[in-house]
Amino acid sequence: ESGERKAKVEKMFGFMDAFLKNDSFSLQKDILDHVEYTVARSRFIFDDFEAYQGLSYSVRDRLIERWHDTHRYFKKKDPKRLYFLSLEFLMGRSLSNSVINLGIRDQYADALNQLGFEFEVVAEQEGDAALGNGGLARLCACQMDSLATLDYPAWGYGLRYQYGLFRQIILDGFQLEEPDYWLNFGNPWEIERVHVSYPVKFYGTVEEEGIQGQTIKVWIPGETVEAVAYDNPIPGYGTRNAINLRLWAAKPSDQYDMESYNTGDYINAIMDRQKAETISNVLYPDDRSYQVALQINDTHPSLAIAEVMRVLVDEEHLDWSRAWDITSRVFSFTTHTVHVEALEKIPVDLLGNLLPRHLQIIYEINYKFMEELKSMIGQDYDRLSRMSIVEEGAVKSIRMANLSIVCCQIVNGVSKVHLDLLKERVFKDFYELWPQKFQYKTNGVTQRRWVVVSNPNLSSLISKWLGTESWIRNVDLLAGLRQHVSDPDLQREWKMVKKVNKARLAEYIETLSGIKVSLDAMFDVQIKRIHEYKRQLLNILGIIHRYDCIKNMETSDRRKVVPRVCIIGGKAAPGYDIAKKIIKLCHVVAEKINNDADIGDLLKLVFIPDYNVSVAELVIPGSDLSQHLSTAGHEASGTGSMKFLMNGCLLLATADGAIVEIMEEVGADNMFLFGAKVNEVPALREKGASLKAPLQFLRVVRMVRDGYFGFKDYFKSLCDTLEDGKDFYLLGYDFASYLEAQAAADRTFVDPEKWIHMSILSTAGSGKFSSDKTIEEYAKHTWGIEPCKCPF
Ligand code: 9GP
Repeated sequence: ESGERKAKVEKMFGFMDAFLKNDSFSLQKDILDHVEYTVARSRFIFDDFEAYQGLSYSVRDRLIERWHDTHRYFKKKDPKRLYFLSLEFLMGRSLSNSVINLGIRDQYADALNQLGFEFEVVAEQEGDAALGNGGLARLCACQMDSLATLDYPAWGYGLRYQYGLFRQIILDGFQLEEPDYWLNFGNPWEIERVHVSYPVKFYGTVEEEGIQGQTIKVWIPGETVEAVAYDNPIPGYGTRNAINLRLWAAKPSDQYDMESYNTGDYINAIMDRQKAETISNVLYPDDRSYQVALQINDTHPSLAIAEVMRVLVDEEHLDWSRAWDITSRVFSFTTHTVHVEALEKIPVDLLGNLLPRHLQIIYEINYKFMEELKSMIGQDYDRLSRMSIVEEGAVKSIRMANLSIVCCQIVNGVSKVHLDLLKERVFKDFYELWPQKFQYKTNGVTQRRWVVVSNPNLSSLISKWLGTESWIRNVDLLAGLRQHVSDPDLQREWKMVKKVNKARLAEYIETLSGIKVSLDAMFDVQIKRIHEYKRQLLNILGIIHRYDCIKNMETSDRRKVVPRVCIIGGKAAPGYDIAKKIIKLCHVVAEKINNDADIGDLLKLVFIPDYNVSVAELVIPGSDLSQHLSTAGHEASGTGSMKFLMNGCLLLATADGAIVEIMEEVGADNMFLFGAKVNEVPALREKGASLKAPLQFLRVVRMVRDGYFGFKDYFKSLCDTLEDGKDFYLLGYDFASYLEAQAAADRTFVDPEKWIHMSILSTAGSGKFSSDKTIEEYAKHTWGIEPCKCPF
């Protein structure tokens, strides 16, 4: 830095009293200042929401200090950076997580107390940032936390949607969707960067121009939209590092407006402004060492490949092979599905109209790839056509997964089983061609949010018994709980923590639904997106079976029944008819059971509406048992199971996705496993109608079909999916073993000592499923980045 600049910086430091102070008096003053000057409410009268705002702005100031220091340090050291591209980030709330990661939660709680507010109540004022659908999006949020905590020089890039994922409203048991106006009350966690904006071009034509004897392609866009950056600092835990999640919002471009103004077309100019903004309005529902690594999270951001090629070839005038060499070295790709039909395709007509130059580039990539492939495999036209980036057919389309695999050096699956399925089924042709490209990194979740923030009592208990808080950064230490597993004091305290969490959940359930649940019952939870393959229907049919059995029992036998509170939550994609019927079925069954005085506390069924990150933070710590029922071979990984596992909930699950690895870590005898295995499923499907479902299954399906719960016509199509030969997800086949696993859970629950023992071992075995582990693997084996820790 120049002498002049240094002098300036020193002068600035003279003005600042080093960093913001974190003693109770300074925090109180900061909160009040923000209430008065930022929120513009009187510091003498403000409510919980305004307290939340004042508090959040004061936390944000502290985040900004760290953010600045971190980025100055990254700039100075100039390490290889990671840019993590994802169209979805499901961050949830920021306040509690930020103050815990900054290490000043207690100080803030104390400061608020002095001002007459309660931290928990104030924190409840925050809405969720729900900029994503489900697993993939929440995974990114966990990974950002780990990247920051482990000091990696990384940036996240995504979109700042005006509306988050829809809000689920339940009316008469039916799901309705309402827009999530999450920005209506402002967002203290972001920093608008009006000066960081880029023109993004659309439409138009591509023309050829001769420059210095060379012909180059020039894209004359038809429309330009301005992308404006919003930065969201992400603090690490136990480090000064705070990295950046940069979300882009689409704003109308001035150039474009002027044209319409000049022609006097004011109304159309305004309409076009609005059209531009719609781009980021709604979330779509349903080794040479280069200095950067670009991670493509699923195929959604994979157009970035064509864009990088365009910039290098058309703007930087690199020749094609040099540009391709760079592009294919910097990108890596993670796929999050096993469903071939979920692999994204973009119709050529659409892409050609919207981004004509990008389409040309993709054609060129494909042409070169096909030539190379022919030279390797000869004229095998079937295989060539399967592997082509361009899909011919009624709707000619671009296969984004093929584009990503062709370009990227490394293609990652998200669990061991997922990689096997990619090799054997989904990307078999590619695997045979380039086996070295395919890897897996088992997903993980951050223990900071999923234990420290959401289950503070358990967190303190773990620290007490391990004699250290270091497990919050070094998750391997959790295994140390094993040596205390039989200690009656730990067991008693563990049980007490669970009871307190169950009481909190029971209170929430009562407020939501008016249903009072017994804390002695087993809290049995299935929360995740509603999907046929996730088999919430199997769960509901199991509940009907349980209800039917209790109804037909002698009174004396009822005493042996283990009371259950069954909790189901999740959103169905707005156009997914069968999933919506499953939600309705859950409600009618609940209505019947919960109002049957004859059943009482033996069985309750509760549907928790509008499932999101903050609901999960409340539900997971209060669960005894959690269900993960995907038909084997359908869940790429699953991350919900890991959150439950860390919180000491026992898992009732099929051997699918990451559950197979969880089994290896905690032992199959520490879980309740059932169902067909991944390698058995294809053969079972082939049996078709000859694969007969057991009688108990036929009986419960008939109850639904015959209108025992009402809505007979409405549920017909749902029941039809379960008939012999049509039961694609094998509910009938798996039903008997599912009931057996449920019975095993009941038998264990009545032996509290055994249950607690298994519960402690679950948490102790969960270390492998921290996103810290996943990120370390990616850093080492995919991105080639090193930590860059900003000094305190
Ligand atoms: O369905 C997968 C889920 O199994 C996985 O855990 C998660 C994170 O890798 O991604 C989900 N996939 C999506 O959300 C969209 O493909």
